[in-house]
Amino acid sequence: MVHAVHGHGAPAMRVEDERLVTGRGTYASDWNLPGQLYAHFVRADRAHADIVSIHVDAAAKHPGVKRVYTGEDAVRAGYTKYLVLVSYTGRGGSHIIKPARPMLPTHRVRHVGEAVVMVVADTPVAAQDAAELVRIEYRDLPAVVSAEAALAPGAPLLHDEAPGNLAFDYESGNETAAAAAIAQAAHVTRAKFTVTRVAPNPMEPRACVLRYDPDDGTYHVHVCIQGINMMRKQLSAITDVPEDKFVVHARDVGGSFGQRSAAYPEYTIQMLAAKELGRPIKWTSTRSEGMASDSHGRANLVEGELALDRDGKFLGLRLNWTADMGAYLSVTGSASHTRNPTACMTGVYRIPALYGRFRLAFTNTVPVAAYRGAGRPDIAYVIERLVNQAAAELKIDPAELRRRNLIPPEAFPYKTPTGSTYDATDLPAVLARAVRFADWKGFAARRAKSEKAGKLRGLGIATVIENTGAGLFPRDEVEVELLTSGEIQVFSVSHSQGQGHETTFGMIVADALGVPLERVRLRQGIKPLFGNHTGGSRSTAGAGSVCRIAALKLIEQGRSFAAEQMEVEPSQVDYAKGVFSARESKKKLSLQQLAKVKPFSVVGEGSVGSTFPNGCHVSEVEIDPETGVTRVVAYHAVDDCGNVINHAIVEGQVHGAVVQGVGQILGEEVVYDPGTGQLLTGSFMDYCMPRAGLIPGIRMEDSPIPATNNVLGVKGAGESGCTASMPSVANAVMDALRPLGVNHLDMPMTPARVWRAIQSAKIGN
Ligand code: MCN
Repeated sequence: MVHAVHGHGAPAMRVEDERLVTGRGTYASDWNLPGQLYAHFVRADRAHADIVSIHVDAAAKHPGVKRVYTGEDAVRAGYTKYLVLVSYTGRGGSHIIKPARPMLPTHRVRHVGEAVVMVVADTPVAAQDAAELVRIEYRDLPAVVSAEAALAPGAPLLHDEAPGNLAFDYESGNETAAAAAIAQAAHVTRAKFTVTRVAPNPMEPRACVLRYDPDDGTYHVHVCIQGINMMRKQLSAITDVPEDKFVVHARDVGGSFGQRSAAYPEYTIQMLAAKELGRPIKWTSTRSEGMASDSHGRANLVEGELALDRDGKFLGLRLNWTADMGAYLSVTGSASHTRNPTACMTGVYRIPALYGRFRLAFTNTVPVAAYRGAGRPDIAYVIERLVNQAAAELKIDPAELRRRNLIPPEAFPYKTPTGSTYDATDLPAVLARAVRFADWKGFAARRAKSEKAGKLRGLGIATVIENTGAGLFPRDEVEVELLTSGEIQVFSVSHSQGQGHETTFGMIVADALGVPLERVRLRQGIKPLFGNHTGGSRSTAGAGSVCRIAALKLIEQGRSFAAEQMEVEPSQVDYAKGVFSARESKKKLSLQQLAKVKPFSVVGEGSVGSTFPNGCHVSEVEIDPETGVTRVVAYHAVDDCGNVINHAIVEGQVHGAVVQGVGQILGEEVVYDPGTGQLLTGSFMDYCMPRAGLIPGIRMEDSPIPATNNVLGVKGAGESGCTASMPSVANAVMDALRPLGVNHLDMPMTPARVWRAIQSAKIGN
């Protein structure tokens, strides 16, 4: 049965916030262990080069230095593998090519910022000073920094085992049917879109404090994560140390957006040092180091064709997708650019014929991994821009064109041509509500007003759906413990990076038990239970549902204990609001009283597949044609994320994700120099992070239709804001510029690019 959480209300603030905003959070670099040493990494200063020699003697002799590690140490330890999630086959039964990712390279560097040497010393300063004494002799090789260039004949080759730099050739859908639909269509809209490479930039820099315990051979890893099991699995896959020999310690994590799910090479070299030197090893990344070595996100080039009949009905969609994987495959990157976009390749529309080809390329850049949305914003961006372009070409109102093609409510559950089954929702209702909410009809008057003030005004829309993550592990476990104090502890292995699970998971348990939220405390990552990390906006549907299942199990177990205490049969015992009562004897026993005599815990488990959050976001921009500066002047979001546990948190999630999406459309981009492969956006002086003032106000409404595959009826909420905001705002900018004759513009739609487009249109280019 689908259950909405209510009755105990949402707290005025997230329960974790007081701790976090008063500086009492414990982030990875807050860990300090007795006797710890400090690591500093020497990183490649070039994009592609053979290593001729590495000279570490001077560094090793520097005062305070304990040991200098190179790739030879990693190879000697057998640390030569890397975990990549994709195991399915591609086009024609082909396999993904997974070249070894060296923990520290011995023969060749493949991107600027790749760690080559680790210096360990008594102090961070000694380690850094000594690192400057390391001399690496390179033989430079030509570099390639874009996927398109990497796949072109004659491009510099990164890995011998990947001819033509092709990591994977994947396809989905029916190629013949899509080709036929396009050939027979009354109209075909065609465009090529860049989805830029961006840097996730969580607030907390990456850090790791690693201790080895020789007594039982365990490695204690204090690190920023999305969940302990994912980290243990990867570290074990790289090092062959059994998973149960890793104790991962993490309390607060200061953002991730997909970036903190990986076991990065640095951690495994710290393992070597911690064991050999018998002292904990601490490393904290600097912001610039992070820019050049933390995984990046997105980075696609997509050619799209949308076929329509005379009435604007969609007949077919064909995509040719080229993704940049960077120098090595990351754990999540290849799935983010194949399986994830294909799961919702039809978008919110009935499109009978679909085909997508996805080619993943190696380039001399930082590996690309999942980034908020992980492929879903990319596919939504392409589809939604094509739909708006088609609307403009056919002179149909973009909301009306959508209305004609939306999957109707009666078609749900809807099996898409690429094999997903969309759960329940009402797409026309979401669209109608968003159009009303944003005062779509009043736009012409607002545009006229802007024009009077010398500004261009554009209206953008995106109607999107996405699949939430299916999870790496087939089920989730949650333990709920009744302590002697009467407090209820909830143990989960999914790990909040800012999503507010202490509040929402606490609310779910409090609601199921009928007790105040203050009595429930979430402890994340403390107990090694089975289950998934936080990612793919699946934690609430997955671990959150199991919080309810486990809480109900606690009541059942408690019922028999209470029956014993009250000397009645369990079937005679009722439970409500934290109190067991015997039906006939009228005896009562509260959870708190039971806890004093019989503290106990239960483990609940459950399996939940994908949910399908969806929404319609309508945005308006104003552009100053003199400067090209774009301002988002209105933003209205209607989202169906199923039953909502905590509206304030969902709103916060949507706000954050919307701003991340708009940041990418209007400014953010990681740029590598195509000639040298140098990173040109290595600091916040060059990389345009979105600021708080980017969007004046986001207005949001829930349009919930409960999911049917989990006991809470929730759908994910953590990423959908990105998925919708990217196409919505890009469509708004295009709507403002199209009347001037600008028919195409790629992100980032920076002032310079917008201004140039306006000038080119004026002179007829
Ligand atoms: N929620 C709710 N009602 C719903 C759905 C969700 O109240 N119907 C609440 C949840 O209980 C949770 C939050 O909203 O507190 C997000 O829940 P969910 O959609 O289940 O997503 P996850 O918890 O799995 O979070 C992952 C998602 C992803 S994939 C990225 S990337 C992301 C994101 O969340 N990274 C974030 N949000 C982030 N927020 C912060 N602050 N930092 C990140 O790194």
